[in-house]
Amino acid sequence: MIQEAILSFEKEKLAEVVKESLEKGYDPIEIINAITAALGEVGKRFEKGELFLVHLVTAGEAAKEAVSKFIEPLLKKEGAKREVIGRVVIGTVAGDIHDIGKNIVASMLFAAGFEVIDLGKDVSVEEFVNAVKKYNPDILGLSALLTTTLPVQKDVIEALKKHNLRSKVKVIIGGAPASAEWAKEIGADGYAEDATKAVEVAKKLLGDRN
Ligand code: B1M
Repeated sequence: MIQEAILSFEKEKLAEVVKESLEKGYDPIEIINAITAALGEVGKRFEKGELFLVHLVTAGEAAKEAVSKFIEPLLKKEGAKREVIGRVVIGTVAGDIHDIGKNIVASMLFAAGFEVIDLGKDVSVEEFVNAVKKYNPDILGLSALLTTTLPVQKDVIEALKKHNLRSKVKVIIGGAPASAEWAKEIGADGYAEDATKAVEVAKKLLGDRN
């Protein structure tokens, strides 16, 4: 149903299906996973030349709207009941405007009890460094969706070292082209393939700090 709605490229259709699925009692995480898989399919067809940029834009907008309108408020409500367990600064790295996944990760971390400072998308290395100085977070989250912006995750870690901040914060990386191997190579503390895992990794790293 969700895949069909996304591949119809009609924004309202996805919103309707998401709303209905929630009313029927589907788990928001399952819905997020279905949206992610459907967007993956759009991406694959775009890569093969079967779909065009307009499709990528429409599908992205539909997903962003449905998630921010129906899913994120649920996660925020969950988070409101919480005791704050730690602070996270998160953003999508410079040159990259993909923020649907990062927003989901931020909302899930919030729901899990973290205070979340979201720097948004296309965030420069300097902005990340300044935010670590300003907010003194337990965890810094770096999202990248393009192979061309993946190296910026490394640049941020190098800049943290340069400013003597590396030991003060744990760094988690994520995004489709990232991997555990890449995390190890650039000296990140953790890698998460999805938002559920990001919460798990963040909690573990928090434990390591305390
Ligand atoms: Co773009 N795009 N896009 N795009 N786009 C991809 C990423 C691509 C794989 C599609 C493809 O060709 N198959 C491809 C990248 C290829 C590559 O680098 N190898 C691509 C391209 C090429 C581009 C443009 C260059 C296209 C162009 O202009 N010619 C352009 C670049 C713009 C830029 O950033 N400078 C572009 C633009 C766009 C839109 C703006 C149209 C739109 C984004 C809208 C938005 O985000 N507001 C868009 C979309 C929608 C996609 C796809 C189809 C879907 C991305 C998405 O939202 N997925 C994508 C294909 C794909 O991903 N397979 C594609 C759903 C989301 C929930 O998943 O973001 O992976 P994801 O997040 C997951 C995990 O990765 C993880 O948890 C999330 C939730 O489970 N995660 C983290 C993410 N961040 C994390 C951080 C963490 C931990 C986990 O810790 C901090």
